[in-house]
Amino acid sequence: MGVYRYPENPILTPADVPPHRDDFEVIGVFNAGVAKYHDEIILLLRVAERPVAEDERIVKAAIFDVSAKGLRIETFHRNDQRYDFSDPRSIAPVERRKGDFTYLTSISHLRIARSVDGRHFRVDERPFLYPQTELETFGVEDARVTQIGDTYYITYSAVSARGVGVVLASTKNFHDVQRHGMILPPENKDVVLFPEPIGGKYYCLHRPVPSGNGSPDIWLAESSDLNHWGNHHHLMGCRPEAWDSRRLGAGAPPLRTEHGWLELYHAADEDARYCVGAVLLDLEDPSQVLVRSRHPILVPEADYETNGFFGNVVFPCGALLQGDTVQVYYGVADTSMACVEIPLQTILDSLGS
Ligand code: MAN
Repeated sequence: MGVYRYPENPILTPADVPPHRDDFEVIGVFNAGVAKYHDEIILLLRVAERPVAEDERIVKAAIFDVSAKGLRIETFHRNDQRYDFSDPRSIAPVERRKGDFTYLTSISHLRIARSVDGRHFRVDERPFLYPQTELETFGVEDARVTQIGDTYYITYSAVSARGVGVVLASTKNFHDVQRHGMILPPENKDVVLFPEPIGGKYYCLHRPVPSGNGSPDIWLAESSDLNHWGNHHHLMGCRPEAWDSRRLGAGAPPLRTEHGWLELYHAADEDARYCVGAVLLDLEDPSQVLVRSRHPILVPEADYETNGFFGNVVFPCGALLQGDTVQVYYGVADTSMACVEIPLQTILDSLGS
């Protein structure tokens, strides 16, 4: 398939981003939302940091303490039998009692990077969105950016001991930002807004995680003000024994094409291998799936995609339609950022086949 990986890939790595404080290290710069702002391409990066641990037998978890308005550091010993350290992303209690929760091994904030050519980025020194509320104590992650009129709406995962929910924020200049509160409560993430109202209503894709029946699938919802969402509709589900068998989530905000809304989504299989797929939704009625790719359009292949903090992950949070070409920015291996260009026609041809 005509996938052009930038020779500059990975275009941003942890070494390119200074930690926000001296006793921390950056371990991931990934899953960035994307926007075009004036003549620049902006990436709203997820920057994952952790306290520097001098001893390999120790794992430290940083938590935002709302009353102290700062970080609290919890220390764990790897030989502590009460915790499971097998997933590098988390510290999970082996026997979960009421009130217990899973800690994260890193805490994320959102940082801006800017570029004129889309390949070389300047990264801001300071965070753009930093954990602030009781619902963000474990970090803020995986932003998507949608321009509607002159406002850029940002949806991101707010992570805390209460679970993962989705917060809406907005900016007009990538300098000042307003939070509008949690629009979808836990367990939900991967919210992308459509870039224009359809039939007078705003639409979003979202990804609830049912705890009984059901699976982590993509849903559609509508709103008259972007804050209150209703008329939820199950849009598309996991497919048994396929590359998207385990979980799905919207990736980039939908791109308008003459054939329909093109949504690039991520999905994982039983081995937690994350690939990118495509689906076309009806322009007037996005609850109608016109055609969905049977095969992924992007799979982890390059070394920087297969190896890293959590390998075998390609995870898009934003794409730009530049003429006939789709420029997809995506996180790789929960470590770095990469970009591919794919001709729109190539993606359309791959659908349904
Ligand atoms: C989840 C999220 C993402 C992450 C993938 C792979 O979907 O936490 O941020 O990239 O898992 O670890």
